[in-house]
Amino acid sequence: MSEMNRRDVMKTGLAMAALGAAANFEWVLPALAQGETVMPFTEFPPTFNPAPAVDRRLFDTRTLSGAFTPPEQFFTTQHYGHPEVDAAAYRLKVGGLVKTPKSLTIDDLRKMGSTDLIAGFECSGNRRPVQGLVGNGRWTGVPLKTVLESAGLNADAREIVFFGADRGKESVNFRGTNFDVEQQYGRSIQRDRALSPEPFLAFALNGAPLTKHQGAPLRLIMPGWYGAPNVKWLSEIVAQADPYLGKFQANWYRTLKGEMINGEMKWVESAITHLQLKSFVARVTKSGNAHKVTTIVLNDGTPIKSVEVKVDEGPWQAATADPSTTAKYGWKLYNYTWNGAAAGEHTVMSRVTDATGKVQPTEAELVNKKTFLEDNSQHPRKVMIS
Ligand SMILES: Nc1nc2c(c(=O)[nH]1)N[C@H]1C(S)=C(S)[C@@H](COP(=O)(O)O)O[C@H]1N2
Ligand SMILES: [Mo]
Repeated sequence: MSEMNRRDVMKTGLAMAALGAAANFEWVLPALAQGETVMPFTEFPPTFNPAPAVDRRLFDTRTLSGAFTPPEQFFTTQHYGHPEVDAAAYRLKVGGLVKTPKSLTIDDLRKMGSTDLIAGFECSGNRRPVQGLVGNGRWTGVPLKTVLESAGLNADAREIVFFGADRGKESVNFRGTNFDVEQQYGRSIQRDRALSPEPFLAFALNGAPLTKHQGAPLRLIMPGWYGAPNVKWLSEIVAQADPYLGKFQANWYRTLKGEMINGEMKWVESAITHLQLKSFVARVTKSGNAHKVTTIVLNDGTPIKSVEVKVDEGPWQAATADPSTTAKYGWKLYNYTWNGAAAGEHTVMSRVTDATGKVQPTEAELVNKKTFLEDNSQHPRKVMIS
């Protein structure tokens, strides 16, 4: 399997080379070297299936083959399945509190100036033992700001809402009465953030048009944020004065946690927005007598100070940044060479510290987080060494 993997990676590397030397460089590491083999994670469920449904896919991080996740391996998940979007008839509608409502084709968007953005993200529900709802890509598209400026936001447009083409029946409960209504997947951000340089409308991933899994023909990417805000099959942008309270903004993607505020523990409900500082062991490989622990690191774009790896009850040891993953909003890969690993089952764990001194929390430190989303705790991986 490792040989296959390596050959596939080399093929992709050549394809990328045709697109430009810089892109090729980013692909060189960390493909498996000749004779390098992957050690099994014993904590994985024996029934683990990376593709449990046609519209759902997990990334098996042990098959990591480069800085960017190949589109056919990119994780995918959504609430209402894949909508049918007719590429020829497709228009992005921009309306609400704008001066000039727009109806734009992908070609119109391309003409507004296409650029690249490297961004990685995980689903806010990504957690142990598999940690497979994670990916990193080079996205091509247009900054959201460019599109909003072309429509011209009115002075009273304070909230920008993004709707996907996917729809479903939802039961909206009001004081004990359920109202069954059809809704689109929707998310929103505030005006200042929408007009900042970061939010991005992507039509391609790693140089190829988006597949339906990743939201063809257009999706929002919020660099440094969780997956939920990255609205796929983006069909409408609506500018409004009031906060948007749709299910997937205000209700479903929510964290309940206790926080000390004004000297008192308060139970705060917050929306899922920027990525919490996180690292986890993606794979462990063997090459000759040496073992290598590779970790994936994600955060909101704050520079990383250090990543450390701990084996069993040993001390924290510094891991080394992979030079192929330096983009501000991309995931970062860090490697640790584990010398003298004895055969048998071991626990390997990583922890990341950012430049502000913030340290990835332990599981115990998250005890006041009651809901399971945003689990960025240190993850002790069980691995079988041979
Ligand atoms: N239109 C639409 N966009 C969506 C969703 C959805 O259900 N509908 N799910 C969100 C969630 S919860 C995640 S984690 C990401 C997954 O993106 P991916 O399938 O490209 O990995 O899409 C987000 N965008
Ligand atoms: Mo998600």
